[in-house]
Amino acid sequence: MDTAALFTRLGLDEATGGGGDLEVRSPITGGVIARIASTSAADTDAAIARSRAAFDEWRQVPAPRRGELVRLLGEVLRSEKEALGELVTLEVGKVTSEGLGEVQEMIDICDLGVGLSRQLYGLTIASERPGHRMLETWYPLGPVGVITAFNFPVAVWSWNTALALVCGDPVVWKPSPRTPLTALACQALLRRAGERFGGIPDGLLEVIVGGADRAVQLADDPRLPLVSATGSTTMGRALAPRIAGRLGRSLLELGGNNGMVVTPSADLELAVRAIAFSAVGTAGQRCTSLRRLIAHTDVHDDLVGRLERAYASVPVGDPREAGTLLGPLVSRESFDAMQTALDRARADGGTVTGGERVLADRFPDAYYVTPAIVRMPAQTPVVESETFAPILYAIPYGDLDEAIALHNAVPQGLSSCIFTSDLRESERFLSAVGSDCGIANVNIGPSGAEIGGAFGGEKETGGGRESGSDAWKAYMRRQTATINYSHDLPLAQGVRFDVA
Ligand code: UN1
Repeated sequence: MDTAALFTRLGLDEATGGGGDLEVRSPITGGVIARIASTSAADTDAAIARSRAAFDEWRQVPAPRRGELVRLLGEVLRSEKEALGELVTLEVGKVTSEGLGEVQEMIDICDLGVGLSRQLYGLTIASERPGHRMLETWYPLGPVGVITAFNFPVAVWSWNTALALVCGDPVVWKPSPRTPLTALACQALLRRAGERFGGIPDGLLEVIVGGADRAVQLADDPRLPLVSATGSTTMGRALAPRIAGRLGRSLLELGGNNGMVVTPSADLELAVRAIAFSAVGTAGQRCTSLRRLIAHTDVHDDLVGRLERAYASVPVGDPREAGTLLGPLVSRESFDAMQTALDRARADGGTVTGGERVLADRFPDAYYVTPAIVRMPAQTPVVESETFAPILYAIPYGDLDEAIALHNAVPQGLSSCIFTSDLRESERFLSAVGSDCGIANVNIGPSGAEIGGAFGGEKETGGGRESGSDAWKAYMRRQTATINYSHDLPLAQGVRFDVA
């Protein structure tokens, strides 16, 4: 579809028609695809006020009815999957299949949200007092500030929003300033679902177009009891203390530095395929991308040799073209950060294969690279930091305890995996003394998680959990109630307090 038709289809004509101060560029060519207006501090304040008003209404709508809105959003997404996937590709540079996959992830979380809307289960609890009972009920929390990164511009919003809406919470969303178009398209699609629903409160979803100043504004605003922020550790470190300072709740999903341990019993053929997807896919720009390969000395050279051969044949190019597996990096800054990391790795004794800029003739203002593998003598500081690019550091190990220690010796704790055919090794990796990450996989790579599980990680990754399992609880407030249906007033803990 041409860009104008795509914008019309996704309800973007108004936002892109009036011009504005913010240039939106496509990483495919580096060219400007739209100009839109960013949101001022005053307009952000008004948006938060609208979302508070929306909360007063929305929290009174029965949860299964709220689920109906999310069901309709899923329907709209099904019918616009191709178009929204195409816009993701245009705005972020993901290959077509991954753009579509991201929209599928949105559809999946909507489905989960619909079911959840009839299952916001609380507990009944045995009381120690005769004639009493206790129960726990989950209630809507309030408007949720959602801050998202460029790399999953729509899926991460949907994880938060499908749950928040079902839980009774409006959303104030600040997407990455690189990806306002996909955000405004999501807002238009939710509006469409809202019309089919029979009308939704104004302010149920507010989109704030802006950068760090607006993120700080959301972090500081006590009308947002929860701020869910996905992005770099630097961003999380800047926002979390502000949210904590007003005793607000934060849900953080920050950087990852994900490793794979490959043991002597591993199926290397399977490992090569998993590594290619998780280290090269999305141009290494997933928080779950594979960055560290920790391979046993018995298999290390064979595996890295196979990878170098596989990497040499990865088709790099326009992400819209059939067959392309590696599209552009999002920006010149990303390219520079990649080159800096590779230089540091070389200085630490690493041997780099790949990682050069390509296609500069065809796309002088865009940044395409070949994927890089770096044979490292040790896990030096550059390996311990997250670089959002297709760089894979390979480090040999001698025994599994050493591999697990190396694996855990980084500040981040998002995702991890082991390739092995030995049950003892896989169980050890998944045990309390194994991987210290929020996600640990066996014989699959660290990326591409399904929405059914809780998503997030430990240490500098921030500890938050989004998406499936019981992640919804973060979006609600819990009330513990004790009910006395007797004619007496026994006190807990046997306390006596008899007034005459
Ligand atoms: C992210 O990179 O912020 O597990 C999210 C995955 C995707 C989500 C990644 N389902 O790779």
